[in-house]
Amino acid sequence: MQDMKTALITGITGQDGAILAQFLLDKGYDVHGMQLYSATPDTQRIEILQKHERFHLHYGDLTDGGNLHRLVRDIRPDEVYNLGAQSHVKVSFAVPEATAQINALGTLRLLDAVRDTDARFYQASSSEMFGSARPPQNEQTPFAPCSPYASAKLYAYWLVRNYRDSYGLHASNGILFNHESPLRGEEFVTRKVSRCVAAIAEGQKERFALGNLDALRDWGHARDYVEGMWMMLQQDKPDDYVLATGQAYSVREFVTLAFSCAGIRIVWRGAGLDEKGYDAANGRVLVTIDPQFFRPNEVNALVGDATKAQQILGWQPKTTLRMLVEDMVAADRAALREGHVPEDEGFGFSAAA
Ligand code: NAP
Ligand code: G4F
Repeated sequence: MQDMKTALITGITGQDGAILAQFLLDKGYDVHGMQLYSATPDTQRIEILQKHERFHLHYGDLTDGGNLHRLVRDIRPDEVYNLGAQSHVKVSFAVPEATAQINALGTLRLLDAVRDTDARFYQASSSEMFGSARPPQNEQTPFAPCSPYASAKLYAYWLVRNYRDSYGLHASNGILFNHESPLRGEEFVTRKVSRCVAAIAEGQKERFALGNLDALRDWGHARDYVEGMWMMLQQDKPDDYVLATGQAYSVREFVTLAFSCAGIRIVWRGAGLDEKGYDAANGRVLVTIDPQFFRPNEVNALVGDATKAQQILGWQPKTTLRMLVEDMVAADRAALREGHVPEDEGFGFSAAA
């Protein structure tokens, strides 16, 4: 029988960390997760995993190099997945230095801890690095980052390539386009929309406000994307891969689809700050625009070309946008029926996100 592999995941309490951990446990891995210390920890996404005998949690922080060295020395992972990050683009304008400490220098610290081992390394690179580059974007597209988040991720991307070329590390960048799930953080637009639509459909909310409705994104399901991460580390040679669906939708189209999953037809009238989404059945206002949700700089269109991942990894997304949105709205409606109280408009991030 093949030896059981050991994986170390940073960002285990986040969306991708939790879904990847479940995926690796199902494959028979011993899974070690790095958890940030918090006086009020939010470990909801990994609650169910904590009962598993092959699941282990350790306190750690990407801003603490000594801690990362000790974790790698003690756990001796076969595979390291660096998913930990300050992952919110708008928040990165408010805390650019902290974002760089975690996303850029944090990756340097972890690469350095792994450098003299045989561990394979996955870096959570982002389509945000393409920024203002014209879509569709693939591995050959020149990067044009538009935020402190994207700039920090680009530094980490190049470090991964430097460590691969300089030290022979099996280190790969997954350049992932937006991927979502019912576990998505509540401050990201898809989850904000699915929660608000669920609350409106359950009669617990009247309307909500958004920022830029025109941005185009390529949204896939996170469970498809964690499989792609794992596939990259199973290759003989490390490399960099785009994972994307290739389909572009605007935020407005996402909202329209989410309402339709709840049986509500929305129609849009007006322009700019005066644009509103109305319930076609009775004319009540469901969505308004609030400039607090605009960003200092916007990435207008991210649409990926994942041909390389399809050809070399055999990776393909299995979930359509409709399936994803249905999954998210249904999960949020079920949570409300089980008694979770919806928060006020803005959902926990006031002017920040
Ligand atoms: P997420 O839900 O925001 O999770 C981020 C994780 O990083 C959380 O577990 C968070 O811990 C942890 N973290 C924050 N600061 C840290 C620090 N100083 N040291 C160690 N861990 C820290 O993000 P996600 O959506 O799962 O994304 C996973 C990774 O992929 C991120 O690096 C993100 O930038 C990147 N990415 C995501 C997408 C996407 O569409 N989801 C696309 C491309 C790239 P707490 O929970 O305690 O805050
Ligand atoms: O959901 P978002 O906040 O995601 P964004 O900025 O695309 O970043 C996500 O995907 C990246 C991959 O491309 C990851 F690297 C990153 O970590 C993160 O997971 O915003 C999507 C779009 C933006 O254009 C934003 O301006 O939605 C627009 N938007 C409109 N109203 C809003 C809102 N975004 C948020 N968060 N909140 C709003 O009310």
